[in-house]
Amino acid sequence: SLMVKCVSNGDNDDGFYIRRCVELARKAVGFTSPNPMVGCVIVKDGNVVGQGFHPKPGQPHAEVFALRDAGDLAENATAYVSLEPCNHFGRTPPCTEALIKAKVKKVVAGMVDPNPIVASKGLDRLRDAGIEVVVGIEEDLCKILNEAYIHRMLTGRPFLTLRYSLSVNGNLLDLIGDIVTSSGGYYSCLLQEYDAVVLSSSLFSNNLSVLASQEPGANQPFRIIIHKDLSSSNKIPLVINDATGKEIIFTDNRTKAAPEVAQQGIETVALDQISLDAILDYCNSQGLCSVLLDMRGCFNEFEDLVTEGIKKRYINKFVTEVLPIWNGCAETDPLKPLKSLEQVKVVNLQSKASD
Ligand code: AOF
Ligand code: ZN
Repeated sequence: SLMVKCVSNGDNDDGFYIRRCVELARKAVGFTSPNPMVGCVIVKDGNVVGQGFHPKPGQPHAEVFALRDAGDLAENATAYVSLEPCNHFGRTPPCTEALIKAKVKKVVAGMVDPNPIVASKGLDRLRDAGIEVVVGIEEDLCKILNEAYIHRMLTGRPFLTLRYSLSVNGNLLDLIGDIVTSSGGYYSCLLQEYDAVVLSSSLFSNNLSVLASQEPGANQPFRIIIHKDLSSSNKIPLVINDATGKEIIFTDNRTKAAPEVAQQGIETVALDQISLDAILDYCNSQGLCSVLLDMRGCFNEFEDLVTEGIKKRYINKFVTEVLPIWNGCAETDPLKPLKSLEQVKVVNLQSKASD
């Protein structure tokens, strides 16, 4: 997750206020897709007189909440916003008009909105209305904040992260590891950042805590379950109908689903071949911007997906889990091997990627 340091260097520190915007924006982490996370602060005479963030699609934008918070104090104030204010009627009216109506003197935006409907038109509108405009403050930070939204806007595809495990000496492992997703833990925090997670149904029998964030009130990713064989009822992931209730099964067309699947009311997509294209198209159609492909412990099932991801350059980010395993020649290892070689499944992706 992003570390945002909020330290002011003086009365007029644009970077400080944009970092505050990013911090506010992240209060809605996981909940804003297909919209971006946005934060806004209204500053007058060196004091923050209003602040807000965009909580979820359909709700007002960050600027609207911040202006409401500021009330009359917004007049002649500076509005800081982590993303260019919008200038269009979407689910909500344009923020530019709200800022103009509130008579702000200046707008400082972290970055231009890559949405082609906006794309600097919001800033132009503000300038035309006589408002001083500054853009590109803490721009890298603002871009990292919305890397998934930006990627989907520019490519039409969700942002894809591959999660995998390595041994201490750098071999790809086909193991989940012992890491439990506890509240405040790295994986619990990671999961709440994603709109969707792709998992193998074989994981359900292993370690349920890898499937959901334990943060109270956190976003739970939509779960896309790869379940090649739905014909045998003992392999059906019965545990998926939990409180979060957001899941879909991608299955192989050639197998006939057992009646239990229909009884559970789990949505199922049957395909001739389960491909990353099909998964990403599905996510896109559902407005899911970020997808975590978790191949730990199910490499055999995900080998084709990962190979497709590498060949088509679909993978945008890699999340590596290094397990305390040394799989080399045990005699000369500087570390005592914690698992015997027989227990460790090593997979080789390199040969796949090059052909
Ligand atoms: C802003 N402030 O807080 C957000 C913005 O359907 P709507 O009305 O919510 O519009 C969604 C679009 O507005 C989204 O694609 C992006 O371009 C922009 N999001 N803009 O000024 C905000 N969330
Ligand atoms: Zn807006």
